[in-house]
Amino acid sequence: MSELETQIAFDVTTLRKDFPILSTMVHGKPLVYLDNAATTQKPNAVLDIQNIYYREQNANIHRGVHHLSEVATFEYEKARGKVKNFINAADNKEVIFTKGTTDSINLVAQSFGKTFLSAGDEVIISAMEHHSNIVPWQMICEERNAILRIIPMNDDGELVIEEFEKLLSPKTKIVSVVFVSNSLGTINPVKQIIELAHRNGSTVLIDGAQAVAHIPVDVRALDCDFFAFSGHKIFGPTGIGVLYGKAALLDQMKPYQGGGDMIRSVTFEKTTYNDLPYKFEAGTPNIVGGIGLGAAIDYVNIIGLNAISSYEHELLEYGTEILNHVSGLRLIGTAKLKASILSFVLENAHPHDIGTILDREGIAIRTGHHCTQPVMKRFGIPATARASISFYNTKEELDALVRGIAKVSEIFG
Ligand code: C6P
Repeated sequence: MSELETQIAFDVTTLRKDFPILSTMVHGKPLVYLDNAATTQKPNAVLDIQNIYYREQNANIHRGVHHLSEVATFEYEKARGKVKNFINAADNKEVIFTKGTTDSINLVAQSFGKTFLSAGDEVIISAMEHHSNIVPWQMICEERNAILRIIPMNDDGELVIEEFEKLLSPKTKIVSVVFVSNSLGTINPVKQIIELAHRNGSTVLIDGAQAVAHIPVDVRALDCDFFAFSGHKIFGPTGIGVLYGKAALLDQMKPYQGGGDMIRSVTFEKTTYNDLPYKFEAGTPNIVGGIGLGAAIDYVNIIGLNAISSYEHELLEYGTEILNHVSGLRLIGTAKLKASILSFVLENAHPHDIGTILDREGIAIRTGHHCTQPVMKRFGIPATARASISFYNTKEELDALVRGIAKVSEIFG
């Protein structure tokens, strides 16, 4: 899409009106929300559908013969279909609703791990994983006496693919890597990683938490075996997420949580499990969350991820340019392929001080290790300040960020 087409397709002023929170004030200043990697704001379409659900449709699902239960079940399953189409899964049964990315990865680590991992087997992750894609693997590796291997990265925050190739061996059972790094913004070559892993006979999970709201995702074109993401990072509610998995693999895996809805029959002697996807959805699910996520996906589809991606790229380039002109500022994460993240450190000021001073200006960013402590260690820093962009941000907001940073520099010298 050309820049002109982006401008025509993208009327940010109008789109911002869909998000009531964006016109609020913080400390007497208009809110500048640049913490979209932590969570995104919610459009009216998502807010309204949840209200309608609780006012007019609320019931438990898959259980009742009464009208409301049928309506709620229909709406929840309709949302599953929207997710299926959104990521181009082959079937609704390949879409498991979870609490979020963390929950999805834990599900795979436990269920895949207990089914397929044996002593001496290896799991490969990368040096830029979120803790949610490290700790679940450490836990299952410890339990199964398996070994965790790490793909290194270079000084720009790009994975070293030649080193990944060297790590692959007949022992590699699963490779679990992040699509877009939450602390560096790097877009990883996941298609290439999946191809290499498959050639080696290994299964692949992609952590798509920071990808789904910025890049069109087609799980069948990628050919990943698992794909995890969170509803709240794509303008949906918190407490809902998705695990996509190929049916042939999910069918072989043991469920890791037991309870209601995941069973076919229970006796005290033996339980048999329900079909996919319910086998992995124990207990009453987050019904309103699923419906809200469906509305968020509808909303994103109306704007279009290609238009979102080009507009955000323009903002990213603009933000990179103006931040690079700030004296004493160093960007952390300078990969050639990046999405929506501007992580930086500033001479003489701790990121927490930057965050606090910016907050007084109404500017919300995240500071700290961003749940990626190994990334901070790799760059020899305790923390970064991170501005993360969404399609409802503007160049004026990035200018406000730079003015805020100038105030920090004035105070800390
Ligand atoms: N990153 C951030 O500020 P949950 O918490 O389950 O919705 O998502 C976990 C997660 C997994 N992988 C990646 C790449 C992520 O970025 C996140 C969440 C937030 O960067 C909160 S720590």
